[in-house]
Amino acid sequence: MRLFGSPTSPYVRKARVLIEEKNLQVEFVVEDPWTADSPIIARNPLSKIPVLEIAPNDYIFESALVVHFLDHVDGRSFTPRDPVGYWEAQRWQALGNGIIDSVIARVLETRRPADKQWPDKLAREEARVQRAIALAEANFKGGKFLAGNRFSLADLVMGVALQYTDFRYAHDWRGISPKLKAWHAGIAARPSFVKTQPPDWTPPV
Ligand SMILES: N[C@@H](CCC(=O)N[C@@H](CS)C(=O)NCC(=O)O)C(=O)O
Repeated sequence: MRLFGSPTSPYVRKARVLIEEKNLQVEFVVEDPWTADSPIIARNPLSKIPVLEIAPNDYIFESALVVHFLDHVDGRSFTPRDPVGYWEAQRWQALGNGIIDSVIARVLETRRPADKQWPDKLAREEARVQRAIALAEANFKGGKFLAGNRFSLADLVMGVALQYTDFRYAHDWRGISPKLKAWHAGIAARPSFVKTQPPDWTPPV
C-alpha cells in the first residue's frame, strides 16, 4: 500500500500514526494537493489528502475512511469491542476530528491576504476549539487512555488533534486542562507520535 499526503497534515497524520502503531508496510509518498496540476487529483477528484492506494491504481480517500480501512486491514483493530467503549471511542473521534477541522479552518483564514481576513471567522473557529477542549476535560475521567484500558482510535485522533492545535493554534489549553495535559503527555511520547511529528517542530509538554 501507499499513503499520499503531506508531513504536516493532521488528517494524514492520523493514518501515519496508525500505520506506525501497527507496523504496517505502507509507503508514505509526499504529494501536495494544493497545486492546480496536483498528482493527487488523479487519485482523488476532491484533491484532498490523505489518499491510500489499497491495490494498484485503486484509491480511497477521506481520513475517517482511510483510518477505518487501516484499522481493519490486519485483524488487530484499535477500536474497543465492547459497546460502551465502542461508542465512547466514536464520540472522542468526532470531537477530535472537529477540533482538526476548526484549527485547519482557522489557519487557512490566517493565510488569506490581511485585508481579506475575517476576524469573526477566526474568533468562531477558536471558540469551537476552546469549547471542544473544555468538553474533553470535563468528560475525561483521567488516566492513560480516553476509552477503555488500552490505546484506541480515541487516543489517536484526540492526540493528533491536540498536537495539531499546539502546532497551528498554540495556546495554553494545558493550563486549564490538567487531566488532558497528563494524558496527552503519555500519548505524545509514543514512538508513533514522535516519528510522525511535523518536521523541524518541537512540541510543548
Ligand atoms: N475531510 C477530509 C479533509 C482532508 C483535507 O482537507 N486535507 C487537506 C490537507 S490538511 C487538503 O488536502 N486540502 C487541500 C484542499 O483543500 O484543496 C478528510 O478528513 O480527509
